[in-house]
Amino acid sequence: AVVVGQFTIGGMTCAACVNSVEGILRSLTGVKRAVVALATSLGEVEYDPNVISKDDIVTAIEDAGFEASFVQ
Ligand code: 9UX
Repeated sequence: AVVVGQFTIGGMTCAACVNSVEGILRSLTGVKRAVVALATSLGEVEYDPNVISKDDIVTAIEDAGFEASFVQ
């Protein structure tokens, strides 16, 4: 099964941050799709919760120096 999760993201200040975060997310096993918006500080991931958890996704973002919090 694949679900969609939405999260807020902090610490992104330029467009390259967006590419960086999207690249990290897309590299994670279990993540099918990832988009992040600089203007709204919102992100969306389509992922398989049997393969990767929200906590894993948050940790990957935070390891890169950003903050993330799922809203859904
Ligand atoms: Mo832009 Mo983001 O110079 O980590 S890449 S601030």
